[in-house]
Amino acid sequence: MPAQDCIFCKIVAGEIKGERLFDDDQVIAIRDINPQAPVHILVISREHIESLIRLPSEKAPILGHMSAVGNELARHEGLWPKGYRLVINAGPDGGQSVPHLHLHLLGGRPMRWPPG
Ligand code: DGP
Repeated sequence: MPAQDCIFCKIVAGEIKGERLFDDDQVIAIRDINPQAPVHILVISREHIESLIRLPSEKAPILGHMSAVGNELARHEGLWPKGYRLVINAGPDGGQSVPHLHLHLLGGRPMRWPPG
């Protein structure tokens, strides 16, 4: 999908308004439109990278940054010490529906394992 047609690129660019829980030069964070838990936040890369599998190794440090932002938001949302989950869905079987790299922060209820 070209970046100009990408919903997350439009959100990153501010073409679609909404509350930003976090914003820096690499990522933004917003609440998921279809929450799967009492807290469901998306940490979205500013750069349009279609999927985890498309992340070149030289850009892999963004995953550490996304995790750090997820951890900080988890603390801010009061999810620790009960716990939370950070998830990246990749590809159709991975449950990815938006082809733009993003991390899910889920919490506020016990998570099941294995995931569905
Ligand atoms: P995934 O299935 O891993 O690709 O997750 C995509 C998530 O993005 C899904 O949980 C729903 C959410 N989402 C899709 N469109 C929008 C939107 O326009 N705004 C917000 N806040 N979330 C969206």
